Amino acid sequence: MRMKLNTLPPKLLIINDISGVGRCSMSVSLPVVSACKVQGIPVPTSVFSNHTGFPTHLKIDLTRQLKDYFAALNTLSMNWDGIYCGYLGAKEQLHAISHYYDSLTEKPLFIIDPVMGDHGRAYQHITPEFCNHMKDFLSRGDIITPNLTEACLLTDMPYPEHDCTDSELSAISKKLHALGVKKCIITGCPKGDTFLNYISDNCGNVNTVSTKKAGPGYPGTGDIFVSIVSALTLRGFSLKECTTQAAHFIASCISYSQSLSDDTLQGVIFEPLLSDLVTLSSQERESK
Ligand code: PXL
Repeated sequence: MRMKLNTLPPKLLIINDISGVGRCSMSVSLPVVSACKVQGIPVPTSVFSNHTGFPTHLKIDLTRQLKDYFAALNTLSMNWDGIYCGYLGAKEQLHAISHYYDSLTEKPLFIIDPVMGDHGRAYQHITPEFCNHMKDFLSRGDIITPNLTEACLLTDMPYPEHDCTDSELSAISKKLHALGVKKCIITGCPKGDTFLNYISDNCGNVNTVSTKKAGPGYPGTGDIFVSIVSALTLRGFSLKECTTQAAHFIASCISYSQSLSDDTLQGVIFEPLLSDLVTLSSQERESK
């Protein structure tokens, strides 16, 4: 199979923190989007020694540098095909990114992962005030990818104690579209022995992709998921195809990781499996 493209790789600006140990955020996004034949351009929002699931971490905050970073990018007069925005630590970061995005005359596809919590709970630094700022920020999103916890936080709905029904997911996704979002994937909704990804758009179209639960939860799998969805969308795959491929890749990474180690804190061992992404992204797609 031919592995080379005869066009320039799409350019994806990745706005996220970079965490050293624990395979998450920028540390997984860059290799994953490269394997999907997309050029990832990092905009680091903070530097962590390791992700926050470890007992301690060092954080170097770059909020104050963000404005200058965007100004430096502006002087290059380049256009991006997409912007993928992940973990953000403060409302000031939301403001700096909104300001930059609003100033762009040619709007790239804007993919926002509103990283705010998991397993029914908000992360420690997430306040109701930050959540309100996130709602405003999301109105710019072409594609948003909340997990079920984040979808509930954003719509002021209680996190369901039972497996979600389709009508509950439909109600949550309608509330998310009411924020101004065009397309939405609510990821990782538990349903029996599967996880359901609920895909919707603001015209009322719905699709679902479910995958068998492959093992325990690992940090960083959400970041791998959205990196694949962002990159493959820019390569012309439909949202349903992107979601299917991303969910399968993560399930393979979880099974493979479990065969080698019990240490979930290190994130999924994805490096030896990256060639799967190279192969699948070698197909040219025409429809978006
Ligand atoms: O994977 C999301 C994420 C990103 N960055 C940092 C994190 C986490 C999740 O815990 O701690 C620093």
